[in-house]
Amino acid sequence: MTAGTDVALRDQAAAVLRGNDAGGWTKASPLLYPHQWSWDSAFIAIGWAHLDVRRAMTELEQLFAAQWSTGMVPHIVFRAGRGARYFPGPEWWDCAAVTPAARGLPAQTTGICQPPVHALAVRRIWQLTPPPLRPAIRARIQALFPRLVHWHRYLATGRDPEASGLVTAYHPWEGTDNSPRWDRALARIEAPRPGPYTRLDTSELGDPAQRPTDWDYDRYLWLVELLREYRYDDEQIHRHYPFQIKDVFFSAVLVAANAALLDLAGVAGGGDGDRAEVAGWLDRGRAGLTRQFDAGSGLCADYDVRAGEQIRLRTFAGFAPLFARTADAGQRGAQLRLLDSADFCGNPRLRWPLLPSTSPAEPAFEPHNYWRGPVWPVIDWLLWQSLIELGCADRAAGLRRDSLAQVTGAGEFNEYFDPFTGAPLGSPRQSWTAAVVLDWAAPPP
Ligand code: 9WN
Repeated sequence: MTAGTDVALRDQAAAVLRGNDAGGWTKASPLLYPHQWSWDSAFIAIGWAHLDVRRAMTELEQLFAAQWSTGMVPHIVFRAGRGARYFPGPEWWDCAAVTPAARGLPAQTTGICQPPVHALAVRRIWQLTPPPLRPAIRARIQALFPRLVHWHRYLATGRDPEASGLVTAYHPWEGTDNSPRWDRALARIEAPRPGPYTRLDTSELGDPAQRPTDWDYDRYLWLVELLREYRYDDEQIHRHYPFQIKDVFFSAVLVAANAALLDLAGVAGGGDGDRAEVAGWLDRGRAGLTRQFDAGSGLCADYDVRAGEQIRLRTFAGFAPLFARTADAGQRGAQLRLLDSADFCGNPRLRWPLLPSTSPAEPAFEPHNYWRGPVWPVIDWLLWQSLIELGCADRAAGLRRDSLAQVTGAGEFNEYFDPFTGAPLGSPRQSWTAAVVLDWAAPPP
């Protein structure tokens, strides 16, 4: 890619972010996702940081303004108001009515959360802050820091009562909706009977085959009804609720984010108590992932708490030790070999050697369908960051080059891409795709 194409791509990516800017927060995408999403906002802030670090901080401040008193940062903040076309809207969650933890917030929210990319975003913002702006941005990071610690504490305790180091996910919407990782757990849910509903996503997109099925949606919505019945109370949920998965990808992001938070403690003047607590979560997270790592396959397995069974599928999540920047040379070597094997990036049918969401060798693989095969640029961005930190500069450079080629070739900043053809899929003008392209295409410092 020439310097000229980089500049053109950056301009196009910036135009996507500006087009989706709702004034202090950014729509995840103009058509399908008109509100503020949690982990989208973190990636989006990284994109904004290349245009204006102050705007980048505002994105996260707006998100954290909707943090629950438990520390949870909700997966959607319904900022666009009731007129916005998105299903399911706030009435399905009804959080403020059923739990005091969600009262007094500036907007309605959902009652679940997504992977904690936020500390990684704040660290990136700080790295990109020009010297004259440092005092002002440092002050804003100082103000946000306790909220970040509160968020991580919620994940390390409320979502891990066993102190296993692994986060319990409550819902497929906590990141990777229709990943085959959830299939067996969803199939076990008896008699889902959500109230009547009409989906909007399939008609907005035009091609239902790129989205979850109605079978999935029945279960997604039924789980929301159960969460509401349990008043989003973690103790009740752990006792009664049917869908509880130790999600190794979510847990790996928390490990990486705890390392970023420790770095930020230096910027924000975090006290010894905070540092010790965060370091403890970091160690526990690494140990938890090590227990889930299978040296034979080279993959890390999720664990279904209710069924008491490991979830051994070849998906991007199996690379949790890489996403967590594992210090273990054995794990790292096995994961790097697997990454470029025919099951993943070395598959000869791939258009680019990028990490697909599900291995083409898995029976559940579908090249067009959402988290069941397509390449998601944000996932490859996380992997790219990890490879840089692990000292795999050449492999990281390849991921960056191919990711940019994928977007340039498609001419679109879509949500996900067909791994075999590179065709753009899902929502067009997706903010987080534009954001990671801005980071990849940035001129070297
Ligand atoms: C449900 C916004 C979100 C992403 C998720 C992605 C998708 C929503 C949906 O879009 O999920 O949260 O309606 O399909 O799976 O990761 O945060 O971009």
